[in-house]
Amino acid sequence: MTDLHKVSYLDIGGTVATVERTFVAIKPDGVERGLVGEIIGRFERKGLKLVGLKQMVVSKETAETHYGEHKGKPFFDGLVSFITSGPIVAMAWEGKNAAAIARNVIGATNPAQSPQGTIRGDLALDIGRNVVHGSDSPESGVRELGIFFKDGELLKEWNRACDKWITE
Ligand code: D4T
Repeated sequence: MTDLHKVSYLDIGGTVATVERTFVAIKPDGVERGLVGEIIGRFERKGLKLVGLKQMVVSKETAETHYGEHKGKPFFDGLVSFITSGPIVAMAWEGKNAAAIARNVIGATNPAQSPQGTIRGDLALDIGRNVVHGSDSPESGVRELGIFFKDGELLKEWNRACDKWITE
């Protein structure tokens, strides 16, 4: 098992728990708008653990792989061109139900349907400028972490003193 995989082992008071890892990216609009700190803070406050972080410019090839399921849709070319237009911040977040929790923190794809309190509900207006991406399932998390991070770029194991106050 590598550090890109969804399950790592966390020793909490002698109990070994399995925890999930998911991929989140702040898109070029979020970086341009100076929302990096605001967005990272929301995941931190939720209790998720940051186990990988890098700023990068995404290549066209990587963007097309990442958004492969949308190839052929009317918004595909615009989406690839947008995601490659400037730096993104790629992150790996770890925690119980990390993928589902991160999607809740992010909100609905269309900011108009995303409740206040979510990142997109609070900080975005347009589906094509929705500031952040999050893997839609644990399986997508594994796949997408593998696209954006190399083995060795994520923390292997990090037990925080506060973990026992966040996960039972
Ligand atoms: P991402 O992948 O960016 O987190 O978005 P979601 O997982 O929430 O939504 P998605 O895969 O359905 O869409 C990917 C990406 O395409 C943009 N998009 C989507 C768009 O510009 N127009 C559209 O009609 C749709 C459906 C927004 C997110």
